[in-house]
Amino acid sequence: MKIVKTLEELRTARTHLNAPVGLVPTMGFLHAGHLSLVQCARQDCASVVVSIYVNPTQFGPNEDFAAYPRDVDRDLDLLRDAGVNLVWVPTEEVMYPHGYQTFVTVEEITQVLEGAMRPTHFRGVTTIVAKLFNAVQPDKAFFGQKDAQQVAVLQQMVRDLNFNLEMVVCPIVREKDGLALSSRNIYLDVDQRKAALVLSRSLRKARELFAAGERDAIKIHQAMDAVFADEPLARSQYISLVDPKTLLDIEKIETEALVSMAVYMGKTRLIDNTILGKPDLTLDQP
Ligand code: PAJ
Repeated sequence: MKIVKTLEELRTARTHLNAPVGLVPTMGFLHAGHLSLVQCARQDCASVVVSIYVNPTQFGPNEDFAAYPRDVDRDLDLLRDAGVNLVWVPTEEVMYPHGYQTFVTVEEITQVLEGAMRPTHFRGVTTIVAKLFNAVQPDKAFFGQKDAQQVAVLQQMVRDLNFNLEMVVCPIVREKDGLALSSRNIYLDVDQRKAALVLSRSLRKARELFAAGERDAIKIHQAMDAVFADEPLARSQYISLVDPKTLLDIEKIETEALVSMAVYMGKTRLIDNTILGKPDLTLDQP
């Protein structure tokens, strides 16, 4: 496994990779969710590139950029074991050199859900991912359904800017008890960790109702609110039922609905989602 830092090193190493090349962008502190993307990429591609970069521009002024967990040595061990060919660990100097002033913005679908709560977040995500795509020139790029809006926004960017690559979306990896894996789960204390099951429990409730024929988004929303009412440690910031592509609110579900939420457990903000009308093996198992 080759590890590179500068753009020059990356470009040289890139020329030695067999096609198709898969890219898995990450912010490090890797867990089984990230590694599932690597597995997905290994199955689909001859070579796998992983980037590790905690991107400052996607964190708001009062968010956890400085405190975001980091452990690059451990990450590199995990990636070596996972059979990755090339790891790019750029520095801030490489990504945002002095005098940097160019940003990529996707408009409408970044204004809702996460974008409504974190107004500068997606501008940071699209900018860094566009830079990663330009530098690595992957044939395929792998992202997790965990960040459903990130996927929708990046798919829009790839279409709009004619990036010559295929976006591959991989399922959410959960702990056995249902909690979606996240680098931020380590912030939870024991009680909050137990209480955090309210996210997956409420999503399961939505799936049960949908499976029983309920198509009224307000009714499903109310049933989810009732699940939250039983969990005083959790404070939901939003719960939304939207069209999975446009991310606009739905009243009556015709075919599919993305149910997504952001929830505070103390100071820790967790997100989770499911798509009604599509199988979700991570929530539907008995
Ligand atoms: P990060 O939070 O490190 O996540 C990297 C990738 O792992 C994303 O595609 C994310 O959706 C996926 N992922 C995280 N938890 C997952 C889980 N439990 N199951 C499946 N996939 C999971 O997302 C980012 O970094 C950044 O925004 C990035 C795209 C790297 C741009 O900076």
